Amino acid sequence: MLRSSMLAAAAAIVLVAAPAYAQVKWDLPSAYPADNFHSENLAAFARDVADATAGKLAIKVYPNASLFPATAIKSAVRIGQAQVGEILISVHENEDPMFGIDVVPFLAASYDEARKLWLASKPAIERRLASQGLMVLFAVPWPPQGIYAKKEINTVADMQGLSWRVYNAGTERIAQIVGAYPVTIQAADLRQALATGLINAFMTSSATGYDTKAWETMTYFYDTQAWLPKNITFVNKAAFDGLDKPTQESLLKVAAAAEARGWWRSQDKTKWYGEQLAARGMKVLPPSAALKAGLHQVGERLTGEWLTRAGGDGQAVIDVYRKLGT
Ligand code: PCA
Repeated sequence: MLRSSMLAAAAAIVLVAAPAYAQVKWDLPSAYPADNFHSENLAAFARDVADATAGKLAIKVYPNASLFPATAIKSAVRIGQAQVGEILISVHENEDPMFGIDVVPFLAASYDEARKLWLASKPAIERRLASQGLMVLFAVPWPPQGIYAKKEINTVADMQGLSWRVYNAGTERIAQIVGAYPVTIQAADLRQALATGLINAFMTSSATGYDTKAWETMTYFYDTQAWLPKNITFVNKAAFDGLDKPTQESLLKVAAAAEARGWWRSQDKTKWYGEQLAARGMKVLPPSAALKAGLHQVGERLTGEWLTRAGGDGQAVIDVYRKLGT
């Protein structure tokens, strides 16, 4: 009698200690610093997933390219080395022009336009990622892209001969058109690259300028608002299919909330990022009329080049975008 009750008590302890379900653990590699708003949004997403699934699905975020370099994240998730990942989608523009639609200068240069461009291009981007075994969870834009430079830039001619940090094929092409020398460096390596003193200029957001302490080497930030590139968070489809239905539904719900929160945070923090640059001594300026006109010309040329590469599919997305009213 005594023995059996002891056994029952022991069994109860085992039941309490072991979870009532098998916990699923996923890794989420990303490429930007932990205190960047994208990474904070990912951390909030992971917390929300844990809450919504009562701990059934646990996502561990690895910011700052600590698990994989930026350019390797997509393939790592494809082959299942990680289950979820966040990438700057335009890094993969070389694979497919559709991945670079959000870096065509001045095609969508405000949050409102960027939203419409995402709406118009989402089905095409989802189809392409689906063919690679990947499923989109959510997308969040960077603040508008401007020019950081050591010297004054008043016209595109002033960019000639500069050593110009780029982050993808689109930004490399801009450097080529203006006669600068492109050097491809991902954000996680940018601060160190700037410290060598070899980079004269680059285009990115106020956020990445802040993250990389651009004021240590650059003097000017021209707020050209040329495009808003997006990070996309996506999941390995087989890993998603392996979840039970309620967990899948919770994940998708939390992902939709992360997209809404991310867009809001991006837009809301843009002003703050600009103020931080100015507070640290950078000259934060609007572009001159001549620089603006020159960049718009570059933008038109790149729109043409993109359409040539993207063909009918690309034109169809642009048509939908234009119909949404810009
Ligand atoms: N920051 C990232 C991508 C776009 C941005 O604003 C970078 O500079 O690499």
